[in-house]
Parts: sequence; structure tokens; C-alpha cells
Amino acid sequence: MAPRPTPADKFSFGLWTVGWPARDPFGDATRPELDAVEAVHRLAELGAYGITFHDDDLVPFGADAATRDAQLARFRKALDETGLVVPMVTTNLFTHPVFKDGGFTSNDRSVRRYALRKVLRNVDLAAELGARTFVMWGGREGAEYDVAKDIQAALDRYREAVDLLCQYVVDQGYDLRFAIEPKPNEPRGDILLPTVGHALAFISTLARPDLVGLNPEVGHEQMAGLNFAHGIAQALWQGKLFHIDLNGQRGIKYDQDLVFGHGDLLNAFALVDLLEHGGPNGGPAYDGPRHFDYKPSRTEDMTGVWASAAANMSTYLLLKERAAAFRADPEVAEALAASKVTELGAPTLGPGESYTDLLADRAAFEEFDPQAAGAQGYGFVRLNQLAVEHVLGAR
Ligand code: GLT
Ligand code: MN
Ligand code: MN
Repeated sequence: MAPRPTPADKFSFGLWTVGWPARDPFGDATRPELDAVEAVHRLAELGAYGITFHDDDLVPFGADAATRDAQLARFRKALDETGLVVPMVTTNLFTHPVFKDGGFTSNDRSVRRYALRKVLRNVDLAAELGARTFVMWGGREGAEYDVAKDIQAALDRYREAVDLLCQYVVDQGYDLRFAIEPKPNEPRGDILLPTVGHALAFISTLARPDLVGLNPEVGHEQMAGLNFAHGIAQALWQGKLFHIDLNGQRGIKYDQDLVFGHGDLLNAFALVDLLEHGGPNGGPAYDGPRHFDYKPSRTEDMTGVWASAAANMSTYLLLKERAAAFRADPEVAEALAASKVTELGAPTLGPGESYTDLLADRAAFEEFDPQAAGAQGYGFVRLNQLAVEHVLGAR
């Protein structure tokens, strides 16, 4: 039996996830529109603690002020009734045709100015609702044709936009940080800042790099053939894991947005272990929202939508239990030591040792036996089998 989630688990969902009516590029919607107020109530009943949204998920694009105010009031009332919080807000710069060549990096300068205004307005709303993270997924910031986008100028414009937003947040005194969400492609042929690594490098060029981190998504890194748990480990190591999008993906193909764990289950195990416990040598863990950005499959009716929402949380909690058992198992501890996983925590140089000392250390080179070291077995397969057995509940 899966444990029941509670708000202490910090599970959150995008309004666009359970609210997806399952319209895809090949077919019509298979489900009715979901009212935001109902989403808040149902998610609270299931044990979630938070809900997130794009501006346009909550208030239709172009709605007049009265409609906007009324909808925001209904939403706030539902939050008050349920105790659900809004840990993160994001802006839709991808659905309306005005953004077909991007928001911050559109070739059209007037579109870029409009995009900035749309985000600034939404930053105000995020701060008002107490969100601590503002996600930026630049799905349309990209190109299909190499000659049609000056990538270097586009990066200048991207940086200009993020720098302006940081300045705004500082000037307003908002307790809000930005999280860039990388994705390699889809809907654009190629998207700017396609992976965790690209985004980290971009952040280092900003005026206020301290205010900008990442919101990596499981499937997005896997679409690029990358190891998600490795990307998250580096983001944590650099103090940049501001938020996370959990879901499932089966290999390099279109963005599947499956339920968490319904793709690469072993990597999901490694991920949960890392988020909950940090690295085995004391590297940082994660304490932010466990945010699910998935799409209930098009085959599901509304009953299936809520079952799939619950499935994300169950899978996470089951993996969390399994990871705790893995860490507590004396045989695993012994195997970690035998595999020298823990030895990697020891600095390569001794305290105060310089390269002069290293050069003088005959044991490190002249007397070192590379043949013997090359012949040793690391026992990684045994260690991994212990992990598999824990995942399968055999231990
Ligand atoms: C969109 C995308 C997601 C992003 C959302 C935030 S919207 O559904 O596929 O990965 O996280 O803009
Ligand atoms: Mn996705
Ligand atoms: Mn996402």
C-alpha cells in the first residue's frame, strides 16, 4: 500500500496538468475544461499542498479587468478554504500567435516589449499570492532555421529580459527568485537554453545570478538523452535547484509528460534518493516543492485524471520509502564502501598538501602500481543490484 500524501510532503501541481483537456496536435480534446476552483479542491483532498499556474491558465488571455478580478477572487477564496498555497507562478509566452517566434527573443522588438510587460504584470500577481519562485519556460524561444535566428543576439535579448526582471523584483522588494526551465525542442525545432548545463552557463553571465536558478524537468533532460539525476546533482551542487518538474519519459522522443516514475523508474529512484538525502558523501539535498508537471494521458476520463494525480504522489512516496530502506541497509553501506563510493568524498590532496608535495610523493607515482589498480573490480554491478532489489521491494 502506498502511503497517503499530506501537505508536509510539499506536493504541488500545475493547473495546466490536471486541467489539460487532452487536445494534442492530432486530435481534439477528450475531456471537459476543468475549473480552477475545482482543481484546488480536488488537489487539496488528494493531499497536495500547492498549486501553480500560468497567467492564462487562471484568467483567459485578453480578459477584461472585471473578469480578471472576479476570477482571481474565486481562486483566492478556494485557496483560503483549502489551505492550498501557490509556491510558484509562471507566464505563458507560447500559446498566443503573437509569440510564434518567441517572447523575450522574438525577432520583432515590439513583441519582446509586450512579452516583458506580460511577465511584469504576472510577477506582481506572483508576489501578491506569496509565490517564492517564478518559472520561465521559454518554449517558443528558439528556431527551426539556423539562418533565421541570430543565436548570439537572441541570448543578449534573453539576458536583457532576465536582468530587467531581476532588477524589478529587487526594486519592488519581492521575495521572489526566477527559475529557468530548459527543454531541447518542442514546440520549436530547437529551443534556446536546451539543457541544465546550457542554462547554468547562461545564468553565470547575468547581472544578478544569485536571483536565478533552475526548474529542470525529468522528461526534458531525457529528451536530450541526458541523465536527469546527474543534472539535478549538479544543479544542487551549484545551489541552483530552485524548483523541479517531476514526470516520466520513455526515451528520446516527443515530450510525454507521463506520471512520475512511469518512465525510467531506476533513475527516478536515484532522483528521489538524491532529493531526500543528498549525495552519499554529504552533498546537498532539496527542500523545495515536489512539483508534478505531467499530462494525464489522453485516454483517461476525469476519474483517470484524479487517479493519475494521486499516482504521481504515491510513486514519489514509495520511492522515498525504498530510498530510506536502501540507505539504512548495512549491506548497502558495506557495498558503497567496497565500491569506494564513499572514498570519493575524500579530497585527492591531503590537508595543506601542494603540488610540490604531490610531486615529492613517490607512493603516488614512482611506487604506484597501475597494473594492480587497473586489475581491481569496483563491484558497481552488485551495488546496483542491491538498489534494484530495494526498488522491487525484495529487501
Ligand atoms: C508547458 C511546458 C512545461 C512547463 C510549463 C511552464 S508549461 O506545459 O510543457 O514543461 O513547465 O511554463
Ligand atoms: Mn514536459
Ligand atoms: Mn515543465
